[in-house]
Amino acid sequence: MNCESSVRPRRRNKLIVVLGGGISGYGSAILARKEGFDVLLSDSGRIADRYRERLDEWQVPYEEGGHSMERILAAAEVVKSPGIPETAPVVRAIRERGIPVISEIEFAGRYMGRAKCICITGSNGKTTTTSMIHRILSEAGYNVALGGNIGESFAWSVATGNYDWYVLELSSFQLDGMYRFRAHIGVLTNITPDHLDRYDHSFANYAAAKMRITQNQTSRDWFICSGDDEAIWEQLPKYDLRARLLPFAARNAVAGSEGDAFLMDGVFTASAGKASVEIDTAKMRVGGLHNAYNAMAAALAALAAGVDPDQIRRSLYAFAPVAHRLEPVAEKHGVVWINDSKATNVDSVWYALESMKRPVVWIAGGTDKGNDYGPLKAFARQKVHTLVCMGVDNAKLVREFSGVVPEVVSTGSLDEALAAARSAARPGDAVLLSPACASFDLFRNYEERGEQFRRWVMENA
Ligand code: UMA
Ligand code: ADP
Repeated sequence: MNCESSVRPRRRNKLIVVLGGGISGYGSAILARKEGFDVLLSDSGRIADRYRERLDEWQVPYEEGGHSMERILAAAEVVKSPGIPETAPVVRAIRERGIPVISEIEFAGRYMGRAKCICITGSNGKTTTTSMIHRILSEAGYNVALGGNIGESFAWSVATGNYDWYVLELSSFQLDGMYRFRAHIGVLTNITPDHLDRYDHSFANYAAAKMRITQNQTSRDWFICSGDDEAIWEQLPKYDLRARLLPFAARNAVAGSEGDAFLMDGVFTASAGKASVEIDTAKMRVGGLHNAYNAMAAALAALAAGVDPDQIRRSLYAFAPVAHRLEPVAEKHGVVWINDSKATNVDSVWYALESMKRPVVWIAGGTDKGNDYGPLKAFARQKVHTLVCMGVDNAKLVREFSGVVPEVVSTGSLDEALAAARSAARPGDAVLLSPACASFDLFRNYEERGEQFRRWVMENA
């Protein structure tokens, strides 16, 4: 692509500063350049070579290894990458000057033209539900991009593509900097405690961030949310919701005037307006109650987007687990090894244990985010015969589950943990890596933890 020729003539004498040169930041900076703004991308650390190359291609000025405050404070507006907290000194200084700070989503939303967007948020299930919706729309022949907290950034897709639909996974950090952006179809999977360190340790603040998914929605839009999630139902009356509500549930009776989905005996019918689709979850390749919830949300979103019900059914039945999310790695000597490395909080592990049909050797541990393990104890008592703790500090896990699970083993590395799991597992068992904790004590991130698990299982199990 000839980048220079696709840059609009300078039409505004306005400096946009992009803070952070990761996947979000470089996409925003390129979009700002394309739209004819003066741009500066500033990163306190190093910018990856692959991003630098693209910035050079688009002739975007950037700095790395520190923030030059004088230049930054000359900005008309700042696009802040989601990983940079409000408490970062550079953000505090910008706020003190009264310079508006927005997220990549708010910025890119201004330039998406007449395209429509389906936005998915929630504490768990975002990536799975987003991937389901994207698959359904792509297979139905829609001209659709996938982005946000998954894959390439939204800003990059807006700068380099010309899509009719965007399916965006949104983290609470991305929602935080959204003011005028509007989701044509908003999906809220659930709200359970996560990332509280970024919200003054207040669940109410975190829940309010998630509810921003509904802001600016009009009566032409749709809002899809769990009818079983108490935290969501506590929030709803506080908001003046204009969008058509499509609840989905398996426990509470829900009925939306515009449509809904309800799971009974493994089958659900989702309806939105006049369209409806019936799904037998036993025919899906992803199991567990949580994936039935995700599929209900995805089916409702696809119906709201006008996709043919037969196509929705075909795509949902063909959908395979996303890597690191209850992903069966191999069966060896009658033992199934399952990689659920992305389960970094208690709620996701609850659903992992809920879905287990075999006796379980459970591998958990890592960086504890102030977890309350109480909700896991009933399933642990019922299904787990050995808990292998894998972390630098296992004291809390050992204390919480001794007496709940017959065998609790403490280990300090992946090798040690998997060898202990192999010794404990009997034919017919499942070994489940579902940590309930972040990975940063022993690994770079959850992907590395999952990859090492997979490799060990293939070579040693
Ligand atoms: N940086 C500064 N100044 C600071 C602090 C950091 O310049 O004071 C720089 C760092 O040196 C680094 C850059 O900021 O180069 C990183 O920005 P970032 O952490 O926002 O990372 P990105 O690579 O841009 O990725 C972000 C999201 N990351 C986070 O929210 C932590 C990605 O979500 C998202 O896919 C991407 O934008 C595109 O929108 C990842 C994530 O972990 C997947 N999300 C969390 C989750 O899923 O739980 C919320
Ligand atoms: P997110 O993008 O919100 O982190 P993922 O789809 O990546 O969600 O799944 C993260 C973890 O949560 C995985 O362990 C997965 O098995 C589990 N999970 C997926 N969907 C749900 C859900 N609806 N409720 C609870 N846990 C879920």
